[in-house]
Amino acid sequence: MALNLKDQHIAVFGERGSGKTVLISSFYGMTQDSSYDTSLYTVRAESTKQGNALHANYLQMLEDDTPPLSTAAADAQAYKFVLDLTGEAKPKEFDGLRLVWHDYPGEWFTEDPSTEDPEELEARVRTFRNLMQSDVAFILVDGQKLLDYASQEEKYLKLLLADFKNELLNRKDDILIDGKKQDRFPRIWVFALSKADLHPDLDVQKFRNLMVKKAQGDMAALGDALKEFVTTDEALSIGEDFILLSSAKFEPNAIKVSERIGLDLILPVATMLPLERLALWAKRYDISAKVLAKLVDNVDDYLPRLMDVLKLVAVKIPKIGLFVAAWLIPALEQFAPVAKEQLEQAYEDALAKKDYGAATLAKFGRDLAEGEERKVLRRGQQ
Ligand SMILES: Nc1nc2c(ncn2[C@@H]2O[C@H](COP(=O)(O)OP(=O)(O)OP(=O)(O)O)[C@@H](O)[C@H]2O)c(=O)[nH]1
Ligand SMILES: [Mg+2]
Repeated sequence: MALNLKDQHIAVFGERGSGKTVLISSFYGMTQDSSYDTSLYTVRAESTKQGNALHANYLQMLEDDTPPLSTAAADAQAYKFVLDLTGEAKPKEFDGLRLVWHDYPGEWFTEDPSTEDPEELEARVRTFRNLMQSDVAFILVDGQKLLDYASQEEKYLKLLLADFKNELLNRKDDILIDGKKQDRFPRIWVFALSKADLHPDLDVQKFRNLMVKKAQGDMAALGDALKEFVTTDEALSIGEDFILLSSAKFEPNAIKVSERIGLDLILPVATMLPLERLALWAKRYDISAKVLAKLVDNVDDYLPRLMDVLKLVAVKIPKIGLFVAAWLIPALEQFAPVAKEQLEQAYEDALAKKDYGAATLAKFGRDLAEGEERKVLRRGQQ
């Protein structure tokens, strides 16, 4: 029988050399390491060939202190990682999660095509469209560039954000199918400081302050551009969420892949943050349940299971998820905000019931709270 997998796309936007390939390689390598906690799920690459290629990148960093090469157009790929939940799946439950993560040459988003090759041009469009299927997008702010532009960071940030905005607007016709604004589009745009190991004194709060102080106008302009792509444009968060990422500690002649920052938060951010944010939008704005249900992926599946294990049972959620409109808004109203202790308890309860899907979601929620305590993650208003 085919596995019932829930897809979650990850969009990482970053210029050439900003750390995309090292990030995906380090993420996958981390999950394959014997030290990785596999009590709830294991991670595998759907394609062995892709998995081996990423693992090879990782091992070359680990054993030979050699980073991967800059990504060539021919190597642009959608990597599919499957999270296989521990234990036997019960009927109707999902068996796991599939994470679709695109890697591509950074120059695709900063430079006009220098090629006439129709295949490459098509691959660019396809990649861009696929990236826009994600709920959450990460915009990489290159930590090395911040150092290069020390004390005039605004110059780099302006270039980065203005280029990105212009590129998006230039591709509007490619992205908008039939010219129509989209329901499904990344609604949460997280600014991620890559190579955070180069900034040992910068916690996420300071990173956010830097962005606000030096690039507030450019972030707002990008936000305005994004509004041109989406329906219900009040349901859009940009410049609210920040994260620190470091795929390894790069020292002269040594790459320490076990010294990572923030990689453990990527899955929790991709799956739980959209649910939390949806709850906030439901409270704050007058958006119909039918529309809300379209804004993020898998809400009709994840939310009932979390509600159940969080014991938020005042809302009767029918077992068959057809009539989302009947329960979604009351459910979302109860759902947020959920305290860390409540998520911890839900995690323990789900584990006791051997409901590994709910346990994973509850743990992801707890991980986000912990990431904030460690000042690696800063979430928008809860
Ligand atoms: N200090 C530090 N350096 C990093 C980190 N990640 C990447 N780098 C450095 O940045 C270089 C480029 O990283 P890549 O992952 O290849 O960059 P990319 O975004 O894939 O670049 P393109 O494929 O050209 O678009 C690496 O060779 C490393 O030298 C990190 O976490 N910390
Ligand atoms: Mg690359």
